[in-house]
Amino acid sequence: MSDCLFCRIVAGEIPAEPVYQDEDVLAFRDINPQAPLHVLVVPRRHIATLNDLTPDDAGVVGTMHLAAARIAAEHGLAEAGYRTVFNCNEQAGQTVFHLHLHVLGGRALGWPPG
Ligand code: IU
Repeated sequence: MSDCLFCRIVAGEIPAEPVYQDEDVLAFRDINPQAPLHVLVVPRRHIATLNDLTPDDAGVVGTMHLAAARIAAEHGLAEAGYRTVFNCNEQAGQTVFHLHLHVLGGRALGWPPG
């Protein structure tokens, strides 16, 4: 989708700071970090929201979580802890409609989220 921001990042049309990539996913630093580590893991293929997943997407969603754990470990956060978040639609605060897994860590994170 040429009008999707994260599709354009995946395509290399918009710069981002990558931290991990494989054939199915790309992970890059959030432009407005909410924690010392704030990375977004996105599928290369356009999927708008969690509601749009099909059983065929189970593999890529698993890969997204494996990437998150790997990134956290590479940043020394495996033991201290970190958080992964999918926001889905308006009331959860989703603003970019290309599925993305937030990976946040490096500080104590409050709960429940606002
Ligand atoms: P959300 O779950 O849809 O609210 O998260 C979208 C994220 O995308 C948010 O944390 C933004 O800071 C981030 N982002 C980005 O990294 N680069 C951009 O060019 C834009 C948003 I626009």
